[in-house]
Amino acid sequence: MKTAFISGISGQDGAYLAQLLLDKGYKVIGGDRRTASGSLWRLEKLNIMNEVEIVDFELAEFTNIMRILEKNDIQEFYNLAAQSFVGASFEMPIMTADITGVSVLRILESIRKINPKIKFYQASTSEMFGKVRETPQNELTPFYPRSPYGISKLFAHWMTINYRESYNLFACSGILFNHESPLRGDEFVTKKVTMGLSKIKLGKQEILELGNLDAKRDWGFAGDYVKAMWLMLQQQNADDYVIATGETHSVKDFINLTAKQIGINLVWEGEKEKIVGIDKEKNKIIIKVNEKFYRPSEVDFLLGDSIKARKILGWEPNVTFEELVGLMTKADYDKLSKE
Ligand code: NAP
Ligand code: G4F
Repeated sequence: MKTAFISGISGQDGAYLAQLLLDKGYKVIGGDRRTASGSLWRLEKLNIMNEVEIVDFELAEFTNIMRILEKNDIQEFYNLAAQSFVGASFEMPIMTADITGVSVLRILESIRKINPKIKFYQASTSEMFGKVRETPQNELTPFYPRSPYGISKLFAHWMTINYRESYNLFACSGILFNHESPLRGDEFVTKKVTMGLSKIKLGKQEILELGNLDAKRDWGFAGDYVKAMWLMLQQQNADDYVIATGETHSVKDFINLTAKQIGINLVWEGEKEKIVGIDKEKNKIIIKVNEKFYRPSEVDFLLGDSIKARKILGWEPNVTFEELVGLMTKADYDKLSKE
């Protein structure tokens, strides 16, 4: 039985990856940081809470990371923990640089010192492409990050490559484009939309305020993406891979599809920050732009080319954009209608 350690087990990807590894017969140890409220609801939702061993884990604490590696015979280390919200990284750039960036060096150095046989996965991101230099974006596309988050992830990305090349660690970086699910955090735009429109449909909310509706993303399903993480660590050689669907949609497209699936006849009036979404049947404004959700510098467009992963890993996404919106909308609508 292999033992895998997942940092960030309480997050969206941590939960899906834990489920995948348990299904494959792994012993799963999950790193969870100490919070007053506890935050393992996603493991409960997937019914795997009692199947994983939870240990205290803090990215800022070098000694904690070292002790975990000393105490446990780990074969695969998936580093999913991070300050992962781009918006917050502008408010907390130094914390983001330390937690999302420098911490990866703490982990790599611990692996190098304590057990260099551990295979390491780093959660890199399409945010590193930022102001895109070419379209679609692949492993060779130059990076141009646009946020403290993207810059911190780029540091971590290059450190992962550097430890592979300098010390021969089996260290892989998955450059994952946006991936969502019913377990997505409430602050991300997809969840905000599926939850907000569900509440509006159920008469529990009047209006949904959002930021830049024209931004385009390559959105996939998190359950598909964690399979790619596992596949990367099963290869003969460590390498980096772009994971994406190869389709891009705007935030407005996402809203339109959610409204359609939920049965709201949505029409748009106005432009840019003055644009409003109107429920045609009720003749009522239900979506407005609030500039407080704009970012100081935005990533306008992302579209991934995952041919390398498809050829070498045999990976492909199974859930379409329409299905993804459907999954998230149904989950939120069903949950809210019972409350
Ligand atoms: P998520 O839901 O926000 O999960 C982040 C995890 O990191 C949570 O478990 C969080 O714990 C933990 N964490 C935050 N700060 C920590 C600290 N100081 N010490 C220990 N743990 C800490 O993110 P996700 O969507 O699952 O994404 C997983 C990883 O992939 C992240 O690194 C993210 O940046 C990256 N990524 C995500 C996407 C995407 O579209 N989802 C795309 C590319 C890359 P709490 O529960 O205590 O907050
Ligand atoms: O949902 P978002 O916050 O995701 P973003 O910034 O693309 O980051 C996510 O994907 C990255 C992969 O590319 C991950 F690395 C990262 O950890 C995270 O999972 O925003 C998506 C787009 C942005 O352009 C944003 O400006 O939606 C726009 N948006 C418009 N209104 C909004 C809102 N974003 C949020 N969060 N909230 C809004 O009200």
